[in-house]
Amino acid sequence: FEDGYQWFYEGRSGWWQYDERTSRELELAFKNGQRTCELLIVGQLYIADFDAMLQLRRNDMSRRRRIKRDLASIPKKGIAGLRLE
Ligand code: V3L
Repeated sequence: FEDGYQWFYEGRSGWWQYDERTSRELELAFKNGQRTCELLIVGQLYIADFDAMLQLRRNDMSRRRRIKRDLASIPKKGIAGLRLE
């Protein structure tokens, strides 16, 4: 985003950047002061919880990952499962 920040979700030993569309949805919801945001990610519904800073799968809330808004320049594994080589 304009301020140099991006949205990330946690993988095994590292962070993945969200895909562009989902990032924009997260940013809009966050800036609007929403506490949660519903996300459709490869056919699955997830909830982003901005209080807990977690992503939870709607049909199985035990599937949870930490999320963060951080500088776009931090070390990352890739974008939405596509590895940076
Ligand atoms: N964007 C894209 N794919 C996602 C996302 C998301 N926000 N959330 C979950 N998935 P779960 P390592 C991740 C995928 O949480 O080796 C990464 O993108 C998720 O993909 O249990 O552990 C990698 O592709 C997983 O395949 O609902 O760092 C992959 O894990 C699947 O949905 C391996 O990453 C189930 O996740």
